[in-house]
Amino acid sequence: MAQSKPDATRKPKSGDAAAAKQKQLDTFTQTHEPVLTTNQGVVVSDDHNSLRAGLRGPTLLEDFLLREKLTAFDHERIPERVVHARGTGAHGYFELTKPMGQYTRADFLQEAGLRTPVFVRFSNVAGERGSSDTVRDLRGFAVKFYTREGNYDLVGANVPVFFIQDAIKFPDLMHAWKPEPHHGMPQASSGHDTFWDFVSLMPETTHALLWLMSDRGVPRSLRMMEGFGVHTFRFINAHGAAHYVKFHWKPKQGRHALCAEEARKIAGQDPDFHRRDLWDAIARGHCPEWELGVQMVEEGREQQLGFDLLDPTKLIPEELVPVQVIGRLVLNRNPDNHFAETEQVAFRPGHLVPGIDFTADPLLQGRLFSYMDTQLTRLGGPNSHELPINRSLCPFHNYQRDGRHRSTIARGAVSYEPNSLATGSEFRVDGGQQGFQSYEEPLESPKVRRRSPSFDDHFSQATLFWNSQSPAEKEHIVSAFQYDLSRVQVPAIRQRVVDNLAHVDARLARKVAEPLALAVPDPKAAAGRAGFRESKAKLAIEASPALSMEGSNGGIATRRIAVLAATGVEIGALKIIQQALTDAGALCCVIADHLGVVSTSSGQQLPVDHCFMGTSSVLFDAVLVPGGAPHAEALARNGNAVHFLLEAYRHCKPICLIGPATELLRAGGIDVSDQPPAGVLVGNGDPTTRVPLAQEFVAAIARHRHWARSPLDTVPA
Ligand code: HDD
Repeated sequence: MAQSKPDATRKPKSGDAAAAKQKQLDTFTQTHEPVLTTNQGVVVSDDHNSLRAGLRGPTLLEDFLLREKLTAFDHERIPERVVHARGTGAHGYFELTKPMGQYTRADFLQEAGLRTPVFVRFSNVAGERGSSDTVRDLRGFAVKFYTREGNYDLVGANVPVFFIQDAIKFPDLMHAWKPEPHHGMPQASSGHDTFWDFVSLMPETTHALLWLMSDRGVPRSLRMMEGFGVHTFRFINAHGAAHYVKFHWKPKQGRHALCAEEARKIAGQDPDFHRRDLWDAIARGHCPEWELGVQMVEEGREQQLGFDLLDPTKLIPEELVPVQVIGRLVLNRNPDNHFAETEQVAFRPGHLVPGIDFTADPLLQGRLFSYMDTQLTRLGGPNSHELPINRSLCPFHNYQRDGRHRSTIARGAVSYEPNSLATGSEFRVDGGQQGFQSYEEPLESPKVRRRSPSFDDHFSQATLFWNSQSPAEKEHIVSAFQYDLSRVQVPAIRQRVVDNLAHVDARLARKVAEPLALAVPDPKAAAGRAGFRESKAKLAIEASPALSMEGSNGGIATRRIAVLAATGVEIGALKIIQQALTDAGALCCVIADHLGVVSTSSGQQLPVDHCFMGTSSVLFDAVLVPGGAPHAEALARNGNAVHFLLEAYRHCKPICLIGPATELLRAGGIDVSDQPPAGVLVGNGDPTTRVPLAQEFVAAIARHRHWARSPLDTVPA
């Protein structure tokens, strides 16, 4: 961070004195042992005993060592974020691959190959700081670019649309979603009355609701999520010409989800599942990567899209306006300190650089106020830009002064502009050559508190999303609605939801209603309700394949493969398959009844990574059970092993069974002797089949889940 420039009115050159003091301190630090001290640098002689009056007497108030330590501890926590409280972050860089000078004058988007440092924070929206990662929710995807022209924050999400159209409803949405205020439950879940009460009375939430209830709500990994800037922004070039722009992050790791049931179980098994996954991947050198894509629309052409670009409940189908890839984001360094970086980072949609500007999206406009406002409380004043994680890398200097936690020492008498006293060292105003300039949007209209009729269409894009899902994805949406609504106590709320859904798709509404003891969904009932607005909008296209995650394949690097083993396991095939998996970047873990080693059929010792007691199939992407008769028999008699495999089967994970290992599935009532179900590979132990089997297993893992497996309801896991 830049210090204020020296002021010409200042007489003694105190900078020299400061430098001398620093030098003295540096020499002192280098020549002294790193011993434990107080915050004032006083060496602590005993950190185990407080000062007391006699060996068995009371503690003395004068014990400043004790008081300093307790005071620091007592004040360690700061208020958590009112939303997006639970998050995890990483450092990295953004590299431009396609110069964008034709569209924007933003410096970091000019030169191909230019790398801009970034910090990214992923978050859950509703859960509190100590909640679980995998709960069904939207995920925040906030990127801080430390550009040469100042910090630019793209504060987005893993879905391209939001629930509401106007920021004035944000507190209501979040009050309804967060734990109910009288008893503080449920934590981090949308499955409760107040959430569904609110959204069912606000049909504009329908499109985002479908995204939330889809597989996007339960990502397999933060690294396997798309990201979106959500709002329409503007690019402005050096001549002042503007294009509307929407931002997309496309993960190189593929787009993948958990099963809803799996996500719920992981929430108990490992509440830190997503943050651990991100941390481990980076620590192991598998740096996650996304492409940055833009959809651009010329000013004037927006009228032809068939919906309002300023409405944040709408996306631009990629089939109408293709996504152009302009760069890549790589996360390659874990934070040094969760609090100092991930917790204290402050993103603001209002942090722009020259060449990028807002539009009049009424949700975005409200956000421009809210972030700085909430950070005044959370980070304790107006100086959070001085915290290391928030500091711009380029110099900053102005005449803002003082306030809580100010750490810059501003020198001299001058703290105003214009002035004549800081001659030669004043911070002159640029006059518009390099500085930020707002797009000169013509505005001539009456002041109103109303929405444009172009915001009235609440369903056509929800229908587009529904039409674009694969059969398995549609099933998941139906069961997610059913799961959440089955937890809603008031039947009238459930009924309102399905009546609204009838405006999206009649079959969807009927299927959701089936097990919920509701009347047949009635679109007319919904249309008659207060706040409901009819729209005659028609879909420009029937379906958008880009909205489905099916078929996305990002390879198997970082996938976790469980190898179940017991005494007598044959390791011939295991070694070949394990090698193929490891070569592709996957991580194999041997799981047995006990830690230590397992004796193999050839008398070798196979090291064990986890025992059944301490892990679960939901923490793995695929299961391999090698051959060996005594080993297979022992596992088939072991309830934990059988449950492990059946659960993986139920969650449609790839499974590879060799020889007698098929007995384990049979123990759970699944016979694979004729036609193995989708994603279940059976090897016969013949050495010539090992390599092709290994390749097939790698391909099956890359396909992620094998949803075609059924029936699953009968599987006892
Ligand atoms: Fe927000 C945090 C994303 C609408 C008010 N928001 C926050 C974060 C993300 C988003 C990723 C966490 C940033 C971090 O990691 O520190 N928010 C969104 C998206 C929205 C959105 C994608 C819709 C397009 N938000 C939104 C509205 C308002 C807010 C309409 C209020 C008018 N959001 C906040 C906030 C938070 C926040 C209360 C809480 C913590 C913070 O800002 O610093 O101000």
